[in-house]
Amino acid sequence: MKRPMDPSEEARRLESDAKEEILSAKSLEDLEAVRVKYLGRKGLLTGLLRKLGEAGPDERRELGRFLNAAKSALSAEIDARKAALKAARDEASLHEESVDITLPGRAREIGSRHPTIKMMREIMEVFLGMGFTSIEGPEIETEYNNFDALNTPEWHPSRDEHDSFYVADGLVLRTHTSPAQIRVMKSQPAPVRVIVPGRCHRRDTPDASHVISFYQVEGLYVDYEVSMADLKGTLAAFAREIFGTETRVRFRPHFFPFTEPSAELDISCLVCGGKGCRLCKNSGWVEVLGCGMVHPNVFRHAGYDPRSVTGFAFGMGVERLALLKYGIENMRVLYDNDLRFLKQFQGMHA
Ligand code: 2NM
Repeated sequence: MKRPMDPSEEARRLESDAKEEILSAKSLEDLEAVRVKYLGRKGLLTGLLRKLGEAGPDERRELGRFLNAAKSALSAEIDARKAALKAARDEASLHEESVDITLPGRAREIGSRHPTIKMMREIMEVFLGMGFTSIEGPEIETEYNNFDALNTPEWHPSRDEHDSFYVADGLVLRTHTSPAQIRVMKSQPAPVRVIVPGRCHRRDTPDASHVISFYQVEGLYVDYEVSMADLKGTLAAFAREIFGTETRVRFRPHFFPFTEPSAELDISCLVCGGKGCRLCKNSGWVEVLGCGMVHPNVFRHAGYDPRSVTGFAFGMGVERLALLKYGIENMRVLYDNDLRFLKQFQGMHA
């Protein structure tokens, strides 16, 4: 039969195991586990102390002294180890939190206006300088304001579902900003001198010069005896302010349902000066905007008497003008948000 282990030998073994585990504890949590294992209320060393009563009187005194000494020695070692682990942890976190004040600062990037918006503001500034006032209207319009009031016949292709976005019965995403001008005329008597910047939507197939959502600036001038000469002078001055004083202009007859007569304004080609190149398709001229004298039917729909007032109106695509003015070949770059492109406009105009 195996002899029971000598209690003092068991105590020595326990003490040396405990010391070894204390020294190899890698964290405060590990160390606490070791403390509980040996010195806790149900710990191994505590267990031995409890069993002292079973020993004989001589052994009890000797073993008792040993166990108590071991207990305080282990407590001291645990405290020492705890201090060392804490110091190491604090140093690690100090290192993590330290700041290298010799590093260069981070440069803050400054944004800038999008070229489309710059172009729009430039256009607006010219007309504001001439005495026009800027107003806005809703992007969802009644079919009536967008088409009927503008003298657009029932059969006109622009009314087709394949060309316009209908959002509900009788409501359409405006295909031009003209309906806002109908609203102005309905709400106030002549004279009127307004420009309307804003987003418009058409069901085009996107390509280098078409997108389905684009910006327009339109204008309307109504008063007694406004003439075609006023239209030509105003828009020629506009073109020279935007494209330079050397720019030549021409008005070419055109058709719009809402104006009669109607015209398109061309400018001499910015690239070749009129000699003929790829931009102007060898014609020497590039189209800038549409315009005309407001049709009497439009005045009637808007509540104005066409026998007493006359007026001219015009409209232009902002992205189209941006391509022309900034020499951009493809409209896509206005939507790609490539910073290498956008940064070229930093600091240019407002
Ligand atoms: C254009 C061309 C010609 C235009 C007409 C009107 C209104 F409301 F007075 F009838 N606003 N804008 C107009 C005229 C627009 O854009 C190419």
